[in-house]
Amino acid sequence: MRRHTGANGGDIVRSGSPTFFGVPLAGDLRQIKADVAFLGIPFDMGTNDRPGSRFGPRLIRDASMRFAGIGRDGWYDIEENRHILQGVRMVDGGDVNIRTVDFFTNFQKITEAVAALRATGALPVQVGGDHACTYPIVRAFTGRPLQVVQFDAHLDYTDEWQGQRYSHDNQMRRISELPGVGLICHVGIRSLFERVEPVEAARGRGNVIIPSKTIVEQGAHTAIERLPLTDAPCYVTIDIDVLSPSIAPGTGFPEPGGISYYHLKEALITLARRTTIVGFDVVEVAPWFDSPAAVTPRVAARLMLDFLGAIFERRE
Ligand SMILES: [Mn+2]
Repeated sequence: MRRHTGANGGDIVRSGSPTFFGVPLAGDLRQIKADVAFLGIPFDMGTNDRPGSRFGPRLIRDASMRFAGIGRDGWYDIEENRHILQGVRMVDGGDVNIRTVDFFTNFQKITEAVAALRATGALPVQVGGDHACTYPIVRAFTGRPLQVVQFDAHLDYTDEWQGQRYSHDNQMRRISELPGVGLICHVGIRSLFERVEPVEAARGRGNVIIPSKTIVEQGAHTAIERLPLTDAPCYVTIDIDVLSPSIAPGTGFPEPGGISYYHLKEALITLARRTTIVGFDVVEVAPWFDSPAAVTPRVAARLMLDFLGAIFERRE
């Protein structure tokens, strides 16, 4: 499979048009023949406070080019002492064609794009965009049993506030109402709550909440091992603000505290070994709030590879 960067492929100095990890760009989503398909969702109309995550896909693509050049031979992770993603075929499905105003039309486009990717048999990996995207994404998975694990500083479980039901503070509640959605785990939560109704509603439904501090004190492996996961396929949503803002400042809602890159990597690897991951997303990377070092998209890109490596290790 040729790399999208063509003549630039393998060059030492980054050049050419970025795709996720330099993989080929797909034309028609329905024609994709790959193990993994990336989908950019430049949508941040669901943001309550500081927008900008619509630029996430573009900047994560750019940052991910640091990992391009080895292609289908995969990578060697010296910290885990194993090769990852050898022979795994990956394509970039481009971006969902988001419109400026039409909120629910955009939701429909997102659901249709993810459903198209699923129909090809590829593992869909969505790159947001704000966290409101995850509701139309998960809609493409429902009808059959599904469990959902959310990594986030915030619960995002508000039912309704001032008439709003589909913002990036509501999507986990909306997902809980979808047919087939069973267990929901919220991991890394630490924001202060002005209202306790979302917490009570989540606990009342049987959702599991793991605060950030539990992971810091007990370790990510222990925390994930204790989740009461079922045999159902698992969808994972990663809000980058689950990480400490010291390592991922490029996000609209940074919260004090948070877990480290190593915590999240270990949590994702443990999760991939315990469950069948059918898709995941990385959301809320808002590059213009990043530090001048521009580390947040690079951290997001690396975590995508770490998680994919663990998912395909289990499948082999
Ligand atoms: Mn969130």
